[in-house]
Amino acid sequence: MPDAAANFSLLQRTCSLVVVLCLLHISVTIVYYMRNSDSRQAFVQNQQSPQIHRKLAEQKVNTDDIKLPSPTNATKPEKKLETCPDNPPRLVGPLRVEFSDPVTLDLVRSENPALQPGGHFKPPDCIAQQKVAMIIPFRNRDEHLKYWLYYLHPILQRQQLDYGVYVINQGGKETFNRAKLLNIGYAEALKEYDYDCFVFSDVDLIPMDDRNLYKCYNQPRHLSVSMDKFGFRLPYTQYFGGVSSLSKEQFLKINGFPNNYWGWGGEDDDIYNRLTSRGMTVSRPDSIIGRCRMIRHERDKQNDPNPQRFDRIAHTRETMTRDGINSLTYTVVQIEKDQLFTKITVDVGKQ
Ligand code: UDH
Ligand code: NGS
Repeated sequence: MPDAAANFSLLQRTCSLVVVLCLLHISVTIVYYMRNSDSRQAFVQNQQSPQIHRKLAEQKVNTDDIKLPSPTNATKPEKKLETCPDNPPRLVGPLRVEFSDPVTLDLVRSENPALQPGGHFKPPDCIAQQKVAMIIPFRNRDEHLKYWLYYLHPILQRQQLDYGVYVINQGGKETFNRAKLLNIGYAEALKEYDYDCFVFSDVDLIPMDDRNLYKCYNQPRHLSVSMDKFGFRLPYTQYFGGVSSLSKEQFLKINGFPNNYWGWGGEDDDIYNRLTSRGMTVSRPDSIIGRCRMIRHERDKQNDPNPQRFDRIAHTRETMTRDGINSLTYTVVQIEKDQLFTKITVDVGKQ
């Protein structure tokens, strides 16, 4: 029976080999699955609706925020930070933006633990290329502000900006004056920090792609170029409304914005006229990266179309040297510091 014994031992060895191979296969599958499920969770957290996001936030432990004292860290000198790269590495591209689920300020606060009082942030791992003040003209739009903060704070942090958020709230019941509020935002933000760039954003506009960088460029930048309400295209070539950015130098070159556009319309066209009359052009992202959503709403009270707007934009060149940041007057009524923003209530006077 030596043949039978030899056959049996061959069979036994083959079986052992099969078992070892199976075990190896199972271990590789488990390791691969676990690694993938981690990165899937990170992606999903970025894309979830507010409600799901809230549930995930309750479970989330952000290891970036846990700093354990280690004997090696204590003795080593601090590593010198490098300037942040031109292309921030944690951007995710297209984003899901919707306004059906309610968000609360507490939720937004809990999801942005790295913010400093007043809605300030600096990237922890590099030195930001620009110091950017986000200026939001505001009155009675708390619902919209929650969504703005909910969506924008994570985006701006991924963009590695050194930034602060300023909500410039027009007090009283006089006619709304958007451009004057933007001038005030510029002046007030500079009292606080040495900003070199200013992003002016309506409270109801949310970018749908985080590659649309909320920073300044060689030319004044128009950021809200592809809005859902205009069928994701510019309504007209000279359109400069919604969200824009200007460096301090660009802003001063045009004497800031006009102070005398009371009510809806025209002030953004006046700003466009100022830029071109000082030899500047408008820089824009493409219509994919520049996609954004507007939160639908009714026309505001005390912001009816300004009947003087057509006459005013016909004379920008003559008026801009005497009407602007050099003639700005206002009174600060109150300054509130939240974790998510600095709210400055102002008296802008009246028409
Ligand atoms: N804003 C306020 N409160 C107001 C008015 C304006 O916060 O009472 C701010 C806000 O940031 C807004 C921005 O100023 O996004 C521009 O306001 P706007 O009225 O010029 O532009 P918006 O796109 O509305 O908000 C356009 C008219 C909507 C008519 C809708 C009719 N269905
Ligand atoms: C133009 C206005 C702009 C305004 C744009 C879009 O007609 O101020 O429509 O308005 N210019 C004048 O009225 C002179 S929107 O559709 O967003 O309400 O920004």
